[in-house]
Amino acid sequence: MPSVSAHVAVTLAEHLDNVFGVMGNGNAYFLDALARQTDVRYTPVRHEAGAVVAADAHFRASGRIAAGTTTYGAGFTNTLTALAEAVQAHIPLILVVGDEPTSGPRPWDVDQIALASAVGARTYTVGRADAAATTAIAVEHALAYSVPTVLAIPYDVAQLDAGPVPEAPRPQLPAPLAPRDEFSRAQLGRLARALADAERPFLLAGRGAWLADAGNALGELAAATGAVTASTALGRGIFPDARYDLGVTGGFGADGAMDLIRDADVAVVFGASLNQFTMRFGRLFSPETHVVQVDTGSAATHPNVGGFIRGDARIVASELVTALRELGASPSGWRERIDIDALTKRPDGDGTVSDGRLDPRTLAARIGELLPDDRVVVSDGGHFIGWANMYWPVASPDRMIMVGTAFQSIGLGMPSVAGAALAKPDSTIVLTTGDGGGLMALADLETAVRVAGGRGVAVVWNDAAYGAEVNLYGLKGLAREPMLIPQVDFAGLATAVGAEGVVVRTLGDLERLRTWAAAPASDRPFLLLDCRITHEVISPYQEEVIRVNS
Ligand SMILES: Cc1ncc(C[n+]2csc(CCOP(=O)(O)OP(=O)(O)O)c2C)c(N)n1
Repeated sequence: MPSVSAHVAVTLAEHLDNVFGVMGNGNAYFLDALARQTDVRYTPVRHEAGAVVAADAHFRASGRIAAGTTTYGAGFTNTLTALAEAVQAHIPLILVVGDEPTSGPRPWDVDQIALASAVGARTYTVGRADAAATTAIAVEHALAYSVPTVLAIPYDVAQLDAGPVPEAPRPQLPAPLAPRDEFSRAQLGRLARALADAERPFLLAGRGAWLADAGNALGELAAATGAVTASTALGRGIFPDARYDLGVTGGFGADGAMDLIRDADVAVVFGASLNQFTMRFGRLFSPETHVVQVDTGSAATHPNVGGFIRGDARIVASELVTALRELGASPSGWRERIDIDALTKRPDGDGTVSDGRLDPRTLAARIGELLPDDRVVVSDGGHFIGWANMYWPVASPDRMIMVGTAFQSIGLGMPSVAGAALAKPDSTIVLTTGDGGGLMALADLETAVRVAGGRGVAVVWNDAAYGAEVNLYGLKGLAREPMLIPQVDFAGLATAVGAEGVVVRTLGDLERLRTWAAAPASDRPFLLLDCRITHEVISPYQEEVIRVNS
């Protein structure tokens, strides 16, 4: 007869294809049921944080929910940083964990429900009689609220007989929010008229617009208004017509492009929370610009916003296109008058810098030319995040995965590779990581190499330092030793887990990336580029942070 663990596994299999995890006492029966009674693919990771990170990256790269699994106690507490990131980034996933027995905690148990709650995640605990239904409700909770959700299996019920697995109800999800009340209708009408009259309209879209599948509607709106467009870092590539797109706003954006945004007379923001980085710490828009935010949240999220429409980005963008047509509006012609290529040009860098190490800008530009176009970039956190965002444009928001930025955590890059690789099985997965975050996540270098194989390439920005700290605190004169890392041989570490490692000291060393990219994925190894860069060159986004902090 199926056990409680089998009820969880079989019900979960109705909703997802991939589970990532580390095995232990608390999830042994769940993993056994998953293997024997479902078609779900189980991918072992090497640190429990990676189980959550891989499921998180899988959702970001595919829009399909996945699960992580760990044992109770230490296995669970190892997930907390990754769980906090998923909470703060609003990523749905299921974390199946063992938990203390129903009779109460043993000496090695901790209050897991309280710990999950402390980082913002809700726990559903399955019992002997309700495991399938509770599993379905956990999935519904994760999807409906777009949050990670913990599904706990108490140690003493995991292998209890639970009878045949009942059919669980399908999750009920909220319908996209249409602006139907009279206040929203009036706002929408006013915005349509403002856009019809605008001489320099500007559209900004974030990840919320991508999740609402608003790309085509936004493209139509940009064409109908002649608007120049841009996105947030997590919305990169959402506008279908790249000819009129300025790329990412904030410190990842080019100076000329950012200055142009201040010329806009009407700006409409779709599905973007307008955090301090997107908003260039309050300098993105001119006070003369009329800024309207469209979002499903209940209120505007930045004081520079002058008008707010509550609604789904796709629905509102489509209704604006219809309203503009009814008004007989014609496009402003602004975007055709602008030389976007000139405005978005990036500095080439200085090649090799005075300390004999490479300028990351020169290196990033050359790597960007060599990387396959069909790529997904997965990024750890650290000073280096500027380089991929500035020099390696991606085709759509599901191709720039930054697990860790919401919670401002480093060390979540390596296991992101596994999630992205399974979410996008035909694409090249490009990891961008620092030496600090890379060492923190090192356990899952093995996972990245095993799962992505010849589709994977890792770029390690190896500056022998916690570069962000050098820039923020070293320059203030604080003691440097805690900011430094001995020169680590990442190429050697890569070799140890079956990848090919190349130390990059000159641009010529990138020749291996060129031959690698030219070979079929099945004929090549995972490639790790151990890039020996200087920390003398500071990324513009960090210059901005330094300016604001000083
Ligand atoms: C888990 C965690 N620990 C510490 C920090 C503080 N921190 C932010 S950036 C950074 C340096 C990262 O160094 P590295 O990965 O080498 O990238 P770099 O800044 O050199 O580009 C540190 C330690 C953090 N954000 N998250």
